[in-house]
Amino acid sequence: MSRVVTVGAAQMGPIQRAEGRAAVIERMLALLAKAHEKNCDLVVFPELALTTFFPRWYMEDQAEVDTWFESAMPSNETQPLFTAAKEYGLGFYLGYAELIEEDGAPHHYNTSILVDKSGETVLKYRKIHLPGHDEYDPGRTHQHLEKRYFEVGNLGFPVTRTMDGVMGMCLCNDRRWPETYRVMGLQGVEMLMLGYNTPTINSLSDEAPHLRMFHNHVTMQAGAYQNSTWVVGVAKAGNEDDNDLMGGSVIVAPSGEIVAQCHTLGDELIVADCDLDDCVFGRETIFNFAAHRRPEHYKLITERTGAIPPE
Ligand code: CDV
Repeated sequence: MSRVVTVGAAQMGPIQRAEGRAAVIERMLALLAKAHEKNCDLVVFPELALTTFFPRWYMEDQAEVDTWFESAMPSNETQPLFTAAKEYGLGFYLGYAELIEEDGAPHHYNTSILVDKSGETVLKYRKIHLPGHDEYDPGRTHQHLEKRYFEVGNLGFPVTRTMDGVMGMCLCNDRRWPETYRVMGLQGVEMLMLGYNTPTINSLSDEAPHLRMFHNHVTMQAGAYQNSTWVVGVAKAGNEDDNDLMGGSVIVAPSGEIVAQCHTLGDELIVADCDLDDCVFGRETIFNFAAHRRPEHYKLITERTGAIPPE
């Protein structure tokens, strides 16, 4: 028996700072319609998919910052995505900036949700590995102020059983950390979805763009292989107000092989039939966690944050 989930990775081209959400949602609805034509069960959109990548802009006025956040999901503006999902009978992953009142105070998270085929939100994740810095840094070619605008996520790395499989999520920089995949791997994740906004150039060095693309892929391929899971990584790409974001969205099999890849920097849908039973081989052989893991030797991973070499 096979459990095939037909997945669409819906890469999005640039969104300019002045562009309103309405135009973006029209583009997303077009991608959902295309995915429906291709019989997708599930569509994955990028991180912060509804706006430009605003953490590149330094802002001091919290009211201005809050204009980039969603205080309701769905909202009047985003409801058409949920309605289309229900009409087409497909689920979707969406990354957005979340503003929520918790314990009587406003909280800001870089969030993703998973919506099922009936249009219901079945899983929420709040980004844990926030990159960048929290004050204006004149030494950078561009700012990356995620640490200024977001709090560290407080939901762990949850997974859920839906659409015939065990689904998990993370966001962008999380993909570079093996702990992200392993925590979900230990919950039996079979498809791990993530959106990203990754500048083509490093704001602090002259790291080569081809190397940055290599790191983008190698982390997802390693995470897929070492945890015997599908990984769907989706970019927001192209030139946003003179800032280049890489594309290279991929669907990665549990073998670590890329089975589909975007080759443009615009709105582009790639599709793959992902058999969740392909996760079985790895987890019954070399990555049979129950048989081979040695957690008694992994204590430093949870006890220590930074590296401390011997004297
Ligand atoms: N949005 C991100 O998390 N971007 C980071 C950047 C800072 C490199 C990434 O890991 O792609």
